Amino acid sequence: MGRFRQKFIWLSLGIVIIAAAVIAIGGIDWGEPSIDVAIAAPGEVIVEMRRMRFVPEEIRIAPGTTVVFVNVDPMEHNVVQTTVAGLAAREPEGFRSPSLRPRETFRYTFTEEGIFPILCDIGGHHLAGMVGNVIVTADVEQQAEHADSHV
Ligand SMILES: [Cu+2]
Repeated sequence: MGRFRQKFIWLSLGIVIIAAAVIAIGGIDWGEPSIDVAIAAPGEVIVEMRRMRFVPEEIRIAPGTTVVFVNVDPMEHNVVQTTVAGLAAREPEGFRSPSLRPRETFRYTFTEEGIFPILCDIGGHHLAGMVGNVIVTADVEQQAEHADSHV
């Protein structure tokens, strides 16, 4: 085999590998179609971890509601109940989920009223905007009842 021919084969192989990598990256499943990993039971609300965001970023729920955090991204995320400043200052955290692999879920039941900031601190995602708020208020129940009474 000539030296030129050998070089050509390696070059071709390199192009094929690069092309495959480009196709693979382009084909990353960002979770656009809803993944049926989590079916919310009554009294549960789903917050997706999608494209390095909590979706929705802010939710209002009644006390006693369980939030099901669902990782629909192709990377790991977690949920930590703290603020960006609180995390930096190592303040006590309300709760911390384990590291959630793609399609894994974490459930937390919010029993007390208040505003609960959440974030993902894996890979510095919180610094890239992966933060949110869970607002727990009995007003949600009253609003729901009010809406029901006018049906
Ligand atoms: Cu994350």
